[in-house]
Amino acid sequence: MGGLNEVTITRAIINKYFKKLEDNVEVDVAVVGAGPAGLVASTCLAKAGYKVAIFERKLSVGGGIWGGGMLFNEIVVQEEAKRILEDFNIRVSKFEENYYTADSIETVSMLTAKAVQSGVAILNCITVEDVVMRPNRVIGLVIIWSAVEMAGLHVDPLAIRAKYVVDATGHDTEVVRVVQKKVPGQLLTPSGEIEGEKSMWSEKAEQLTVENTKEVFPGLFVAGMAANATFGGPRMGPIFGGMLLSGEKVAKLIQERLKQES
Ligand code: 48H
Repeated sequence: MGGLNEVTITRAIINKYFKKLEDNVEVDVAVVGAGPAGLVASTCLAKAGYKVAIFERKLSVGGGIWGGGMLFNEIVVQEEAKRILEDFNIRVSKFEENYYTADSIETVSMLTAKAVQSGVAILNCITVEDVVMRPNRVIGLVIIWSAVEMAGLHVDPLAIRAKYVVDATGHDTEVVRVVQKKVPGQLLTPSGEIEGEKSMWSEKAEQLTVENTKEVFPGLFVAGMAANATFGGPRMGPIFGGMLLSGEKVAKLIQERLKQES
């Protein structure tokens, strides 16, 4: 066995990480949030040949999948979305007609593995705190290390350029929120502002999550729970089909745009 040098280990990490970061300073699509919607969206886009990076605030990916419902680590999907789990080689079992379950740990693991192996760069522990605009279009992200945010340090951020940005930040719809603050009243929602998430109604919410998956400001799309929060749909509880279908839909919409523009 060869020798091991701590300094070489350190160099290897610094070298590889900063190469990964630098490679993703300009991307076709920047996805914010590595929950179910963000993971599916980015995998679909990467498989179609686009350069995609996900920026995730937390150390862990998977967003709200891990805890299933109330920390009980199983998720539910409906018939329509079952094929997406199967595409990711996630084992699904039938509970009743139209109700299928999957182990939430397996779901996060397989969604993540497929994303990375399809070429998606997942940059975790990075928080998106703002967007880059020119002047009426989102053209990138403003990012800061989550450790800086957590420590409350006054440190300037860095920027990423993207042809399209996806807000897949879940309930808080954080990217749209920042855009709303900068250009009040100009979102492509009925009121021009964030409509706000409504109370639980699983069936309607699942349908609306997909319908609400669209462009909310030039260059900025919403997917997953962020789509419902932005356009005023209800929450659905621990059924995840809508999140997966929304990820797939946003990838299709952006792919059409990128094709038109190339
Ligand atoms: C970087 C950020 C930032 C930021 C947030 O919450 P998620 O799992 O989002 P979805 O939409 O893929 O899935 C929603 C689902 O998990 C859920 O909550 C459901 C179905 N709820 C129903 C109900 O009734 O409650 O993932 C979002 C991810 C998280 O990992 C965040 O850490 C991350 O986005 N994130 N990353 N910069 N500013 N904000």
